[in-house]
Amino acid sequence: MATYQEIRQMWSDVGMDLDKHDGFLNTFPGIYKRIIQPQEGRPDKIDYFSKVVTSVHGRRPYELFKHKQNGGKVFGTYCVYVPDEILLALNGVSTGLCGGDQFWVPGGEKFLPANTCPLIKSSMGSRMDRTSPFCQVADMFIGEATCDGKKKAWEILAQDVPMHIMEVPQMKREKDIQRFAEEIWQLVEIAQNLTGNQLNYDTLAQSIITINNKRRALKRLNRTRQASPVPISGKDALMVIQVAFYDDPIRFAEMTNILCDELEERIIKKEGPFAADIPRILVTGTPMALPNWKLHHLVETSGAVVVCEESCTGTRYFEELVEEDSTDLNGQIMALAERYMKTNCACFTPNQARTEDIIRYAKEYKADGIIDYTLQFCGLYSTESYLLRSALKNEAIPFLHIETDYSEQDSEQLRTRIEAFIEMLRD
Ligand code: BJ8
Repeated sequence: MATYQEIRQMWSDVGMDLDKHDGFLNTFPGIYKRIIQPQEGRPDKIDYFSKVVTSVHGRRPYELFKHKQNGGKVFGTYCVYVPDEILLALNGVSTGLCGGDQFWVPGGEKFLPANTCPLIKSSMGSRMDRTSPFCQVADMFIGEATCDGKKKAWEILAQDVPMHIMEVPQMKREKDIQRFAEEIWQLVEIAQNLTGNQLNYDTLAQSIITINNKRRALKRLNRTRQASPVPISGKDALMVIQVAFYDDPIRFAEMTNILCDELEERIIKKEGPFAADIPRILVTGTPMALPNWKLHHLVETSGAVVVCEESCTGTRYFEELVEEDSTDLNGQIMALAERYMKTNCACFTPNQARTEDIIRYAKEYKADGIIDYTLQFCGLYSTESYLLRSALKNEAIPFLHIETDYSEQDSEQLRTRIEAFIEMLRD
């Protein structure tokens, strides 16, 4: 375990702006202490994930730094369409770079219009302000052509960092899946050049199993949330999912399975942080990057519990596994393309499968109501909300759409709407 002095030296070695970063260190612990720490009835084994989060700019970035010193490469990613399996099979480490903190938004606004989604502004600011060790340690940034905001932001970011953009098809026909397989082959070539390693069947087979095992652990965690009373709060479950984007995948799966052992015992004993009759909320919509716990906090301090997230920091990240039985490298790449193209992002048209997923999850997780969460200026998800609302109306599932950013300015206004929604669910 590195000392604070060693970590600070690492921050300096990777070119961070230490003075500006002290501003982050002054605010981030406060968010954790206000939102996560005071929860009652937390499982003991959540402790590991809390430690990862409270030392978010220390412990894991230091491991990535050491990986580089040993000749390895680090890839930064912004979307669940980027296949981690390829990067891992080439002895690379991939790490999420999506910004979830208001702290970075003003830095992003120096480069992007103010009416850009906060996730993009925060991601941009964390790199441009030199205040994220993950951004500083990454050898290559992998962007993707999904929404317009991201596509244009990558062009600006590419002036500052080595960047590769994956094209993501916007439809899901057979030829689109073939095209995505070609995109994966191109990623292989780029990553081989950077790492100096050659992709082969055995290492890819192993990395497919490793990433699938991480998904299996997350699926197991999420299944525990179908119980009543729910054995873990939505805030803690979301925090575990957020950690999955940064942590070593093997260690993460081990620690998540240990947590699940405890949660499954809690289910038998009917223990949990909330009463069994509390309204259950399914959250759907745009991703919530660490430390964005805003909506979950409002819901869980207003008399309800979040039991599932249909989002890229939720089921879209881990529900689908990659086929493990491919017999050659071509088959493995095709299996990856097929699996990743099952992700139901609103950048696809049509995207009816997302609505079907939400209705199915609402039943499986016994949700009393659905909150559709859209980050401000995300045209994709806010537009898709129309079709979702009418489909849920047909199913008689209560629905609330909210649009917000990372600031606290609208919190009380949102609380009023969320409380009214929960009250309606109780009635
Ligand atoms: S697969 S959801 S991670 S693109 S919220 S930046 S869409 S304007 S994050 Fe996403 Fe991949 Fe899709 Fe998932 Fe743009 Fe919308 Fe912002 Fe978004």
